[in-house]
Amino acid sequence: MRMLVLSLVAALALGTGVAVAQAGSTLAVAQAASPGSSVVIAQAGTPFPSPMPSPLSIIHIKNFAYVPDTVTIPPGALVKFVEDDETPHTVTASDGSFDSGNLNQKQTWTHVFAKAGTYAYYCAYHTYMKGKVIVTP
Ligand SMILES: [Cu+2]
Repeated sequence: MRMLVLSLVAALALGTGVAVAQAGSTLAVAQAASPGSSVVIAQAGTPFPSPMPSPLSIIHIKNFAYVPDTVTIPPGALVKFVEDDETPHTVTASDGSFDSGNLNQKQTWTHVFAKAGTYAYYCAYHTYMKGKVIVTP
């Protein structure tokens, strides 16, 4: 009878012990999880701000023409103009919203088109040279 009581007490003690241990380990896991997940967020966040991958379209300025003369891009996309001609050219917005200025051979000029719309541009030196960037939302 005494042995039975003792083992019952022992079992109860063990039971509570386990419960405490479980509660303790759950707490420990929860505590470990929060700093761990914030580290993961920090690590995941680091590569994004500076080299944010944006779609890039390349337009060549070649033989007195923009090639291709029309591109369709999403908002925030980059368009890179590459001057291939020996003759200088420009990329000048018809509405004056952007202007590359003088581009000599092998120079490039990159512009971010943030807002949806159709952006017509031309060469300030050869106004018959025309192109269009269509930004679709
Ligand atoms: Cu030109």
